[in-house]
Amino acid sequence: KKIIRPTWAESAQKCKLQITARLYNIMHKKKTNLAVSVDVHSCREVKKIIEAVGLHVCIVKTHIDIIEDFVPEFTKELQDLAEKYNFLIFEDRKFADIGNTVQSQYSRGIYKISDWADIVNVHPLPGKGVISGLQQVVKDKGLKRGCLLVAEMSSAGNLITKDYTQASLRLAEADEHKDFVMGFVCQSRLTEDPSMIHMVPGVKLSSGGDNLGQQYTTPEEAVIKRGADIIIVGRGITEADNLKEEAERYQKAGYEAYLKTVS
Ligand code: 5IU
Repeated sequence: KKIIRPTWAESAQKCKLQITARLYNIMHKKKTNLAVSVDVHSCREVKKIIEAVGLHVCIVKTHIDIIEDFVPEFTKELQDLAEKYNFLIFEDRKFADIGNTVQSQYSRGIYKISDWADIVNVHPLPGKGVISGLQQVVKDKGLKRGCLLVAEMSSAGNLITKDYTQASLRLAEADEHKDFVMGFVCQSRLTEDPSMIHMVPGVKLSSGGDNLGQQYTTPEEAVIKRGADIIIVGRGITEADNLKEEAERYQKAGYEAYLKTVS
């Protein structure tokens, strides 16, 4: 099924959350729906990749807990890079515990994720408390942050059912979360509401998978067939010999696919 959508400029006007409007405006300005996942193990490598791909992405997705030489000052450097290249930071933390626990995981410990990540995600499995817990932190600190629900996964044999995905959609649309939930990490389009961003991981120009169950789809299929607003690309870019060139290839593929969905 082909999806006809509002343009990013139109979506920026229509959406309700400030962080979502910021994202759409970045996408419009930089002509990119590419998020790069920097799954590497040193601060230096993360910075090297961001310097190479920064102009071509709207989001940098991190796994802060896999960096072996992490120091708290690193998150300041991440924020400086986000400002220099105009992208949002998405910490792929996948919170999945009771509200009280995820609050601490979000704002405390050594990572203090709420201080620097524009976007985080949750597994909605525990129920609405996992969202409310984080939302309370954001409210208390007066921050502008967004939260994505993991409604589907790209990995083979994952336990998510159609009912679970639909229940995730209803949780995202609940009135009490409208100031915080900005969309989904998913594999298909769940709603046409431009306030709900669909980010699709498991994207590679050469489809296939890895030896641990990852299943890839192409940028074109992700955007046109699955209805992705954002394509999330990790190793497809980070393992390339020329990071910048490869990011440009994905940016172009994602953008051309987007253009086909708005006319
Ligand atoms: N990621 C997935 N699939 C999912 C979810 C998250 O691959 O369903 I939710 C993450 C894992 C990794 C990145 O950080 O997205 C994909 O990396 P590769 O493009 O290197 O496979």
